[in-house]
Amino acid sequence: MPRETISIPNRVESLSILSADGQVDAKLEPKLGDADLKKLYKTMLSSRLFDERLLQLQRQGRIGTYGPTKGQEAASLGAAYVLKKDDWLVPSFRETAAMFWRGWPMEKIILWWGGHEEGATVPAGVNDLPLCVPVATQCLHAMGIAWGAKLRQDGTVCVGFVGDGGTSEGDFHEALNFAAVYKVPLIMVVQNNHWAISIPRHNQTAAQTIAQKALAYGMDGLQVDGNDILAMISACSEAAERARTGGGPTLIEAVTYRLSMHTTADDPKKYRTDDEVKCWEPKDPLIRFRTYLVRKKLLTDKTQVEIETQIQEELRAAVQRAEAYELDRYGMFKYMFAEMTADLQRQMAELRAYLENGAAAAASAPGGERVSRVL
Ligand SMILES: Cc1ncc(C[n+]2csc(CCOP(=O)(O)OP(=O)(O)O)c2C)c(N)n1
Ligand SMILES: [Mg+2]
Repeated sequence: MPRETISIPNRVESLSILSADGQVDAKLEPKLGDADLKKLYKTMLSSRLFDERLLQLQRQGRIGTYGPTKGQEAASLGAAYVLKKDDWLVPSFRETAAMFWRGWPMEKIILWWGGHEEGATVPAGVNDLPLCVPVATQCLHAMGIAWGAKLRQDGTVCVGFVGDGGTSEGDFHEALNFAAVYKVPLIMVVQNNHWAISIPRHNQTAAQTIAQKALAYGMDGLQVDGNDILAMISACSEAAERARTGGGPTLIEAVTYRLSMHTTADDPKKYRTDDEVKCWEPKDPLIRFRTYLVRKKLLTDKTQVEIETQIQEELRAAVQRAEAYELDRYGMFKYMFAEMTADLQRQMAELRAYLENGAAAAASAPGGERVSRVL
């Protein structure tokens, strides 16, 4: 009756291709065309400038609470890059760069952060789910989409995103366990940005890495430098290939950093040091990718200014369109379910009566007596 070591046919690797000073490991460098490299850079920069603009809009009271994505652009964009049009992308709420890549117009995302349901309606021809704030719930949606793809044998794969904090939720466990057992074509990207509001990564899990959790589920897992767009592309294309050929799911831990606040409702100075942030600033994915493109002679100071000017113009027009958008005042009732329940119909009628004819009319609408109590 010996006590022996079980050999588990798996290991945890860590992948980095582009160093913080823009040097590339030529053996690992993915072969991307110049046009794609330029488009990736523009998308990353659009996400960064969009982020700055949305912070301003929030401070001016023109949108609601906003969760910045600064520093996390490569982690989501690299994963989106490997998808085909018919594949699926299931974001959390720091995947703006990926959503731009997939074809979400800027104004939709502005509307979403403005609290309007219209921002959650998926653009025609885009196979994505909208932003998702209830932490980790989207893991199950992503797994379900991947399972559906497997049952239909349609050859598509699904990329889902969750944060390091989200890995402590039961939904994360259920999704990955099911995904591995049923070998569904899922790539689950954990954006390990080191913080879940004020909870540091080391208080989230005692495991040395998040990637190693894949071992327990019986699936492939890899830790990737999430601030390195080339490493993210390489890791995700390998995972997508495996998923498409029946090899099942992959867990990717994208190691990145939340350079800004959790949301505009939070002051990170209360729980983390400036030194920690300063240590991550030089590892910014945008600076690193820019250096790489300059070295490849794909970007100059002149083209940088031109791209920025173009993006600022796109942003200005998008803000204008979002603010001019004729909002559906009854959207909160209509978009809750595919078909409105009787209760939601009654509530919508009450609101309509109130908005059109005032409190007295709403109170006398069917079931509207509660209105007079709350007003
Ligand atoms: C189920 C649920 N619990 C709590 C919250 C409040 N909340 C919003 S974001 C967040 C932290 C999430 O941390 P992490 O998963 O690391 O993602 P990050 O914010 O760092 O991108 C919490 C607790 C929520 N939105 N949903
Ligand atoms: Mg986090």
